Amino acid sequence: MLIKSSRDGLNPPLSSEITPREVYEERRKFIARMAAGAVAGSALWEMANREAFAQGAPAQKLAARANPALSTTEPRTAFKDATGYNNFYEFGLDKGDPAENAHTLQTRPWTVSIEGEVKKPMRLDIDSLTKLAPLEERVYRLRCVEGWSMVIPWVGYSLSNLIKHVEPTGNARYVEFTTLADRKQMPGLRSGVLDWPYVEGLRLDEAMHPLALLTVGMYGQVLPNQNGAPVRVVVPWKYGFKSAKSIVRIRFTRDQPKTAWNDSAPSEYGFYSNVNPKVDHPRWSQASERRIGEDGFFKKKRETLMFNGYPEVALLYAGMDLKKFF
Ligand SMILES: Nc1nc2c(c(=O)[nH]1)N[C@H]1C(S)=C(S)[C@@H](COP(=O)(O)O)O[C@H]1N2
Ligand SMILES: [Mo]
Repeated sequence: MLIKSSRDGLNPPLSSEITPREVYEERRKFIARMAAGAVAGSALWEMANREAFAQGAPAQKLAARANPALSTTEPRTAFKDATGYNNFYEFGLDKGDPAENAHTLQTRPWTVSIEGEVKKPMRLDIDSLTKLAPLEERVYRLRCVEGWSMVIPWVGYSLSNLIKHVEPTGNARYVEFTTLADRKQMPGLRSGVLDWPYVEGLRLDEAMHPLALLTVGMYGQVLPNQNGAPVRVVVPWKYGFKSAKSIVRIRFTRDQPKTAWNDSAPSEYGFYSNVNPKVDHPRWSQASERRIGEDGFFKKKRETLMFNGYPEVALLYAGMDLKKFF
């Protein structure tokens, strides 16, 4: 296998992690200043506008009832950070790339095809999917395998609603999620870092857990493109990469699906990928994390919690060796 350069694959937060964020925030400010100056109508002006749009400027509001029982009361990450510091490799490898590039994603019309071991295979357009169950706001911690975390108010409903709706057959044991892969809309597909499309998967009982969220919005509005519009999953007790964005296909299978990160580096990313401070990534520790927004130079890292602080999922793994099934 290839030796990964620092631009390949997911990477730990080097001590320089803070710098890139500041750098692109500076760049953003610079662009804004330029736009405010004598550059109206120029290419720079265009660029600044595109960025503003990618930031979700006039966004569609989404009404949702708060679900405090399934929400953390920790301070929410600033919208600007949650929508400006992203992993969405289909739009580039740098944290600022998705915000800058994802404006090309066409989120309407959008259909999700539900296939495989179900009694009712179907294609659902984004509106029917959004209306399938009452929308809730749930504030979840998101822990990236790279060692940073955020707190995000998502809007959606338990994935179990959709699963029950399509009636899995007795053969269904896993659920596979596939992201759109369209070179015309996604400049990042030119990179060979992953074998596109981006595919993730869960065991059926994991997908049925009430915490697993079919997500259509965040911060009271539809998902910004860089966060996986128009529909993604959010699985808060697992590393962020399990939460596939911009999903076009949900397939129920008998066998464990092949997943993108596991496929690209099986020794680094397991199928389960539950957040586990006791199982280090081969290239870095997972014992602590940096909360985005708190990353001042002297700010201490936070301790990472087992299952990202969602101990109620432990029963899904009773009797399993979580070092082996990492
Ligand atoms: N299709 C797709 N989904 C993806 C990714 C990606 O590169 N492509 N990155 C994952 C990773 S590594 C993380 S941490 C989360 C980040 O979600 P956020 O940008 O909404 O915070 O999305 C996940 N889902
Ligand atoms: Mo991640």
